[in-house]
Amino acid sequence: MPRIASRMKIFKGQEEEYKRRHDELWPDLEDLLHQTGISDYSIFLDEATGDLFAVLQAEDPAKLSDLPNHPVMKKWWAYMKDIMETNPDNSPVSTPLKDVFYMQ
Ligand code: RM4
Repeated sequence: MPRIASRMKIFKGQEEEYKRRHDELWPDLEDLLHQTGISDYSIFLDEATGDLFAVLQAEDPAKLSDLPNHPVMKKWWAYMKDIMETNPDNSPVSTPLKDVFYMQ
């Protein structure tokens, strides 16, 4: 299954809050991500820089482009914007990462 990775960034001092919010991920957001074909979704934090590294598996990567229009996704991004770098539409500033190694 295709793996998709990206880098995002949180503001300094928001490390615990970021983790807390994800420990309490909204069930309707989890459902939406699963319905979009996402699984094995991890986010790792570089505590020195605030960089977040997200890696997920996507059944059909083309489906991911539907997410920004979904009300639950929009609501989550609005909720998260006070603690991470975001674009004017509240989506996280996200840099795609190139796949250079995988071992199972
Ligand atoms: C992240 C960011 C991503 C979302 C995850 C669940 O902080 O908002 O877009 O997929 O949360």
